[in-house]
Formats: sequence, structure tokens, C-alpha cells
Amino acid sequence: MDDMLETMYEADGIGLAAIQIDIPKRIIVMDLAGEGEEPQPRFFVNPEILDPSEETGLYQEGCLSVPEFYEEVERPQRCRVRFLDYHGNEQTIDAEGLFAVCIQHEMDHLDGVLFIDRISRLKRDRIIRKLKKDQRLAAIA
Ligand code: GNR
Ligand code: NI
Repeated sequence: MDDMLETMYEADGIGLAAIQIDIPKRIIVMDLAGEGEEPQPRFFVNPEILDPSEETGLYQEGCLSVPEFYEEVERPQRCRVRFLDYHGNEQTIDAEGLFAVCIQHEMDHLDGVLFIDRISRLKRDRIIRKLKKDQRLAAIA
């Protein structure tokens, strides 16, 4: 988890799921503190989402695993998260705002789902096509 946090800070992300650095475990790290604020690292082991609100919200999401693309994603506005913390103690937290967006985005990673799986097929296919093209260009550069 310490390694994940370091990797996340290095990449300027606000969250990171273990699978993003090839560790197939249900672990998430997060820090929503703004630039110049005191760091607020958070650790979630085996997290579960409880009581997602009927009410949804839109947020412009990006992902370290889908670099340089941003799209509005609709998700429940609030939820509860039950997880084990850094010390292995069970905790339950009410999430809203950016925290709710980020924990749901990271939980999706644990199940192999990316934010582009939650946008229109047209937009998703366009992004995948551009990423593949970038990859081809990078391979011959
Ligand atoms: O750094 C990140 N920013 C972000 C912005 C809006 C919604 C979700 C995120 S998570 C992302 C880092 C990442 O890809 N985590 O999996
Ligand atoms: Ni992501």
C-alpha cells in the first residue's frame, strides 16, 4: 500500500487501484487533498459499496489507465463504503462529492471496469481507437 501511494503521488493521481500496477488484489489508495494542502492518504482493503443513492450525479472523470481522456460519467451521488483500513480494522464511511466519485471509480477497477465502460459506445470506441493509434506510433518512434 505504501508503494501504491508513492506511485499514485508520482503520477499525480487522486486514487489508485492495485490492479493498475499489476497487483491483482482488492486494494485502493486515495488522497483527495488539494495541492499545497496537508496530504490525506487513505487506504481501502476489500472495500464494499453499500446503499448507493438513487440520486445520481455527473462528474468529468479521467483515469491513469486511460491517459489524457476525460468524459462525464454518471454515478450514484452518495454511497457508504465498508472496508479494512491500513491497520486491518473494519470501517464504514459515508461518501459524497469527489470522494464518492473516486471510490466508485476505483471500485470499478477492482472488477475490471473502466470509466469508458460507463460512457456511450461511440465515445468509448473513439477513445480506444486513439489510444491504439498512439500505441502504434509509440512502437515505431
Ligand atoms: O487521478 C484521477 N483523477 C480522477 C478524476 C475524476 C474521477 C476519477 C479520478 S481517479 C484518477 C486516478 C485513477 O485513474 N484511478 O484509478
Ligand atoms: Ni482509474
